[in-house]
Amino acid sequence: MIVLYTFGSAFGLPDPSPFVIKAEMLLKLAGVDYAVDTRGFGKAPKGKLPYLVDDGLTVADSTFIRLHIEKKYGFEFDSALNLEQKGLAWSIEKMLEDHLYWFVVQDRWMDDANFRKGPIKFFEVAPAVLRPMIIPIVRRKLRAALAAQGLGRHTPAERGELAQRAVAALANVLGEKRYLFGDRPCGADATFFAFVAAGLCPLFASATQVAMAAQPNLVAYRDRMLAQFYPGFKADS
Ligand SMILES: N[C@@H](CCC(=O)N[C@@H](CS)C(=O)NCC(=O)O)C(=O)O
Repeated sequence: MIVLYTFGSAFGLPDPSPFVIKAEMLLKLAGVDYAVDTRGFGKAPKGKLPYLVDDGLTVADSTFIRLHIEKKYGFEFDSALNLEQKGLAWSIEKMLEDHLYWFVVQDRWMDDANFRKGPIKFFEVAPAVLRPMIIPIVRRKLRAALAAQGLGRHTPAERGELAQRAVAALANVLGEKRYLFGDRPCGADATFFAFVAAGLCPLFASATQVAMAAQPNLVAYRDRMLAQFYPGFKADS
């Protein structure tokens, strides 16, 4: 039995981490049985979630989880796609992970009001006296990561412009299709759903959220995917 290590549902999302949602979606799409465990962060081999343990083998990182499912279970996520679509699917996925993800980090962690509504809760496990020291250290590290990545160097107006373009690109690629490439989900749908759900999260005020909420096809896609793959999930759980 596979054990997938997650943060657990938060912020009205199946998981606060889009990478965890992606990994869980991949397991769901492949129809592989799994259990979740929310107590594995301390032992995460790469210091991040998700990772899974499958019959004694540890696989860290959502993309290596995908490769593991493909190799061990012989499930081909993109079997319905032609070569051009496979290339596009991979490119869209990496745009989400390496570009849009940083808007999620910026919006949740750098905006004080958003931080107090969301990420501050992660620190409730730390002793109250230590929190005033730990919290600024973690936020400073993320600020440095945002500067290294580049997004953190832009003005809010510039970031808003980039968010608009990124979200418009996603909405245009999806169009009126049920899934990214037609009537069957592919591997990139796991990532697409994860990041659209994260971006739409109404708890966090941001240009990304406003841009996504203005795209009816993205909202409908999020709702469809949630109903199909997380039936019974309540936004406040
Ligand atoms: N490339 C990794 C990214 C995973 C990732 O960034 N996870 C974040 C949550 S969204 C994390 O665990 N961060 C904790 C930390 O850096 O301390 C993947 O695809 O799984």
